[in-house]
Amino acid sequence: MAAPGENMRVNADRLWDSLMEMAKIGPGVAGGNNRQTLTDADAEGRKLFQRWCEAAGLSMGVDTMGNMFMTREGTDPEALPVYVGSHLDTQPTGGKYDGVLGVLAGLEVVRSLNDLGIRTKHPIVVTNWTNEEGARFAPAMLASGVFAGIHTQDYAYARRDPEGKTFGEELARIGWVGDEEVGARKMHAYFEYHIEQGPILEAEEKQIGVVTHCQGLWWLEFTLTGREAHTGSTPMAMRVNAGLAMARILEMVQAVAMENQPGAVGGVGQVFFSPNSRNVLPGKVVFTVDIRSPDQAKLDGMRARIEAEAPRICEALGVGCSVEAVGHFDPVTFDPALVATVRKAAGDLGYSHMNIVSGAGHDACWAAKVAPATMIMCPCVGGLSHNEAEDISKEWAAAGADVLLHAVIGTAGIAE
Ligand code: HGY
Ligand code: MN
Ligand code: MN
Repeated sequence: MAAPGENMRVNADRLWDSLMEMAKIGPGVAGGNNRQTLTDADAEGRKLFQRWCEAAGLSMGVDTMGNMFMTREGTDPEALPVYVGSHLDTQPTGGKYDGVLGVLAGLEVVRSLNDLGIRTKHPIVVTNWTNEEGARFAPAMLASGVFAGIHTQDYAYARRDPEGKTFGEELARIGWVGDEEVGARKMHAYFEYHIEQGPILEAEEKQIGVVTHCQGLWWLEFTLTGREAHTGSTPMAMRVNAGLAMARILEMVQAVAMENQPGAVGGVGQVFFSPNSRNVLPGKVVFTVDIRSPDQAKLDGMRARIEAEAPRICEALGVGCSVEAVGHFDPVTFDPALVATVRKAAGDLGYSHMNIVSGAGHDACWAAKVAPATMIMCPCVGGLSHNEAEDISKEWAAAGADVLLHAVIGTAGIAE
């Protein structure tokens, strides 16, 4: 006779339908999503999530960073909640599952507990963190960072998007400034279920990633100052070419990352040329170097190398150079006891699984600063993410949600 809940599974179709329904909000142009943080599409997605949660009997709390906390009461009023969360905001050319899977799988855990009539001792709180992506407002994981005391709220509210709009203005504009003090909530434990966003699980034919660590990150924003000039009539020897300096810095970043293999990455995703006119050499070039490694020494060594070499490259071209770190977290070790809970749940459910280090950053990285935290991963097709073609299977989605269900029950405890 199975123990209560021992063979419990989520409703795979209901989870998948919810994912497809949410994906209709803020559609991309190639089958994915463009539901960037604090846009009207984000506001619409928040409302849909709130409606679903309230229909499942959850009560909503919102803090001053717009973080959404949807609570299912436990039987022990003294017990701190078990949090399950991720993010509903997407990249401009994002997929349908990055972040969204973790939020809606958290809701599916609650829906499944409701179906089974199971009450837990600890409350359960399903969470949507504001601005995980850092695409519109750097840095990534901004609101969970304020929650964990990494950033001040003033710093966060002042962050500007490429159009100069501030986070604070936009949060107020969409009407999601909550009344809770950010960071006042205390967690018994935090679980985040997420697609891998890399190729390992699919290549190894594993259904579940038991996430033990997350690699660290630096985002270094360079501002290069050249001289605006005609691209046709200005002789090569007269040019103060910030664009050329940027290109040489990108090559150098690539070389530094390759010299630090295995376990290092480096690249650039965002560049702004000013005045960005076809026949004007740029007077200013602003771009962000993204470097990561699970190894602290490699991570900091790469930063030091890049910050030493970039000014030399610029000096040789007469280009001005300044740099500001606009994002950072050190490599994260997730809570060993929660990691073991996830591993046991995957084993009990008969899902193939392996330990994995997260290549992408997640809100769990900041949650881990204030509570025991860990993650669960499912594979994604071709390891592709931050691309509208991001894809997973319904089976993969459900397997990870089953593990989340069992991990949450094992941590929140079933009330007698
Ligand atoms: O940048 C990251 O790793 C995450 O997708 N925000
Ligand atoms: Mn994500
Ligand atoms: Mn992402």
